[in-house]
Amino acid sequence: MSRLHLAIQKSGRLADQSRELLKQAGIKVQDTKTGLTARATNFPLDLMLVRDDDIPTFVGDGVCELGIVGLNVLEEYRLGQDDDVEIIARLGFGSCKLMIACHENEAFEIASLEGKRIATSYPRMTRHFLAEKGIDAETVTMQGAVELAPRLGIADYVCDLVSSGQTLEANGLKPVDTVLESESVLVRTLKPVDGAMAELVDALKARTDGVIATSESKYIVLNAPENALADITRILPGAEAPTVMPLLGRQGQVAVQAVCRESVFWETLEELKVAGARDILVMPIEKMML
Ligand code: PRT
Ligand code: ZN
Repeated sequence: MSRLHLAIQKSGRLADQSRELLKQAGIKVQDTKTGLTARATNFPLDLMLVRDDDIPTFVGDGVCELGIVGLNVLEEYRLGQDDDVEIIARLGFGSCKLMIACHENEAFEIASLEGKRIATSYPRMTRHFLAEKGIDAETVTMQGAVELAPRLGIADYVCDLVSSGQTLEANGLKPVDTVLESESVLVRTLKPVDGAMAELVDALKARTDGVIATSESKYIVLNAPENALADITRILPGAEAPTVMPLLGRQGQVAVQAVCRESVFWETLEELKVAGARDILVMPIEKMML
């Protein structure tokens, strides 16, 4: 029987959440002794535990049908060659931005980059960004500690990943322009796979889609006057067609139930109350099959 191969980061920022996604999808994983692979015990799936930089190559070559990788790593890979990997889901974790940064006191404008040196671990994306802006500048490729480059005199600017911004700040730098907004993505190979394998890919994707939808969704129940329904459905975040039922013995009052596909904040509840809603319940959803 066919088994799917999924490449995930062995250790690092995406490793735990990649495994958590599988766990949420009901897939139990057992590590092997080598530490290079792991095996699902209740789904036909083998994991390849690798460095994140190698994941696009594994998937592109078809060694793994699927992979979980940062969009930043994927896009850098894709700029170097023909399309052989396709994004099939955005996973919402590992968010960060690839940004140009300059000295904290500089009055930066994009033309400042002209003729300068930019240190980065993402030379293809940086050059692509510069070309789109019509800037002629040089990239200096570094594998790590990019933020030290200006201080060491290796480069004038950096193009690096930023999440909280603390690393840049600690090095006297500030982010000034965004090259890419990144998050982790589920990718599949564009190499042909047989029918049984294609079905497994679809089955795993359906489960991960369910996990993502569930984590973003809430089930809302409330009571309201019937004439407030238009306002209430407008306020409910990402709810398509709420269920509306009459309330026994309460003329003109209805119960509304809806799946909200976006975050439900306290502000939303306050707005609902102003619109006439009462007895508002917000409940987590455990599983969802779309
Ligand atoms: O060993 P392996 O090659 O697999 O791992 P790695 O060391 O190359 O990558 P890792 O584990 O550090 O990151 C994996 C992925 O996490 C990246 O490719 C991104 O998609 C994502 N990610 C999210 C980040 C960050 N946030 C992040 N902040 N990757 C790196 N950083 C670094 C950044 O390079 C900078 O040095 O964190 C520093 C900045 O953080 P702040 O919070 O100070 O701005
Ligand atoms: Zn890496």
